[in-house]
Order: sequence, then structure tokens, then C-alpha cells
Amino acid sequence: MNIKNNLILALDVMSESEAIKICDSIKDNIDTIKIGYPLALAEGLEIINKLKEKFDFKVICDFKVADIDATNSKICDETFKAGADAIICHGFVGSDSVQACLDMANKHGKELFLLTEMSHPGAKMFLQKNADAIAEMGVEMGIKNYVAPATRLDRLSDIRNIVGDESYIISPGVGKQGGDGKKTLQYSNAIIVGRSIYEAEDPKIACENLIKSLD
Ligand code: NUP
Repeated sequence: MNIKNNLILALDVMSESEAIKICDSIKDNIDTIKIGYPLALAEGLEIINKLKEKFDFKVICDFKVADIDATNSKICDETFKAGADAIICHGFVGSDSVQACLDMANKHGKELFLLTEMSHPGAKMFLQKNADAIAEMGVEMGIKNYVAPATRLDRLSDIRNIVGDESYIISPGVGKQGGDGKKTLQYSNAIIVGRSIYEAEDPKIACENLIKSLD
């Protein structure tokens, strides 16, 4: 993926009107948005194409797909049919489940991102212990895109070492969760930022200041 300013907006707002307002203010600086359950559940999957048509964004659907293979296939199929350019899946469910997502992404000519370790404190309880193995599984499966945390640079660096420089890593956790954008980009290809942009008094200025800080 080629992501403008190496910055993805996590658009976790709860209505179409709010989404449009934020997108309108950041559209000159951002060309890729991440839509997760909050907005998709509030407005339906149609929100993907509505925003794509209005702003010409690339859309990554953060549905953290984590079911058995047959169900994962259906979830991914619907999401790509609704216009998503990429989908994020969990790795802890194992290679058969992830393979189903990869097959569906390939069928649609779209991208799959494999989530390795998450950015929040709770990720240390269970996920961190297996995150290296999840990344290794991804490499064995030929997966090119990964999600890894901006909040733990040592772990992000470990995951980069496993997936190699040719892989594409996107990282959430910059801003509100404490991660630093510039430092994160030493290891990641792009950062994912939500609240510190869409909750800012002026999202456009917040976005511009963030981009300046990445230089
Ligand atoms: O490990 C993860 N951490 C994380 O925050 C994986 C994610 N997909 N996210 C998502 O990134 C989270 O659901 C939210 O949409 C975004 C971070 O938003 P914010 O903390 O910048 O507001």
C-alpha cells in the first residue's frame, strides 16, 4: 500500500455526519482511513463506499477477524464486496483461519493485514507471549502486511526483525495511547492515529502538526 504521509486515520466516530466532517477537514493530508466496528456498526457497511466516493480514500477495515475458517471467509467476502481495500485479521486463531482471510483477499485482489501484538496494556496478558510466533506464521504463509504496536518500540522492532524489511507494518497507539509517531516510523511504514486527530478542536491543524512532527 502507498499511504500518504505514512498516516492512517482511525475513524472511530459514531455517525456518518461526524465522519464526513472529520474527513472533510483532513482530506488534503490523509488518503487512507481505517474503519472499525464503532462506525460500521453505527452506520452499516455502506459507510465504506460513501466515504470512498466522496473523498477517494483507501479504506482498511479493522474487523480483527478471529473465527473459524468458514466464517472468516464470509466476513472477509462481505467486507470486500462492501468496498474495503484491506481487512485486518487476528493471528491467534491459527493458520487455517488466517488462510481463509488471505484466500478471500486474493480472490478480490485486495490486501490482508495480520495483527500480531496489540498496543494496549492488556496485550501483555496473553497476546504478547505468542506475538512472535504469530508474526513467524505470517511470514511462512507469505503475508506481506502486518499490524504491530507503536506503544512498545522494543516489541515493534522485534516484529520488524521477524517479518523483514520487505513487509509492510502499520502501527496503532500513537498519541492517546502514548506512542511517538516519529520513533514508530523507524520500524513501521505507517502510523494509525484516531482520537488525537478526530477529538482535536481543529482536526486539520492536529493532523498538520502531527505530520510536521514526523519529519
Ligand atoms: O493493537 C491495536 N491497537 C489499536 O489501538 C490494534 C488496533 N487495530 N487498534 C486500533 O487503532 C483501535 O481500535 C483504534 O481504532 C486505533 C487507535 O486509535 P487511537 O488510540 O489513536 O484513538
